[in-house]
Amino acid sequence: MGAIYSMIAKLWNVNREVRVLILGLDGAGKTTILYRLQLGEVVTTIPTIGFNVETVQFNNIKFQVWDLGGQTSIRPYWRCYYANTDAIIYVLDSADREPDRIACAKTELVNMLAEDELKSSALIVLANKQDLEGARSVAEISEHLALTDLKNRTWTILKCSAKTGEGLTEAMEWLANYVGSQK
Ligand code: G3D
Ligand code: MG
Repeated sequence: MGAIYSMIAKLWNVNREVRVLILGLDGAGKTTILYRLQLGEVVTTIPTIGFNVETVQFNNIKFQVWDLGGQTSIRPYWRCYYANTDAIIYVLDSADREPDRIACAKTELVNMLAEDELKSSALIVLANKQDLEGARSVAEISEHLALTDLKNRTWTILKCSAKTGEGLTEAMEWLANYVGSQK
């Protein structure tokens, strides 16, 4: 009985799509990242109003990646998409040195992580736009967002540039490893 159960569980995992949300303030680079994630094969494209969703295959894992609009007026709707989220990609414009913006990015992140539906989702913070001069380092962003205070969550912060593609394979590898560790 145990063996049958474990076989069914394995099959379930093989066929299951990993649900990933890309969140962050407007202009952070979410949509550019989503379309750059076409490192593997893109299986489907379903354009939606205000949101984009793509299925990205990486290391034999199918990721269903949702890019939600980041404008202030749309942010309250993020929560409609929280259920069953395996991982959150939180994108920052590292070159935006406006103190209010990073403070706002922190508030949005903290509020989001407090949501019950996201309590077991992993978190990748992407310090995007590293190709731009004056971009904040990973250490600086990590400190602003107080990432080391995160409790009971698998998380990482990686630098990237959606423009050059730097760092995006690493982000997918981290996600794939995370998914593998959950089986
Ligand atoms: P959003 O979906 O988070 O709102 P977008 O952000 O993906 O629409 O990106 C906002 C702007 O930032 C776009 O420029 C996009 O080209 C740019 N961008 C995204 N990622 C990078 C990056 O890594 N480096 C640089 N230099 N620019 C980036 P426009 O001019 O189209 O508004
Ligand atoms: Mg966008």
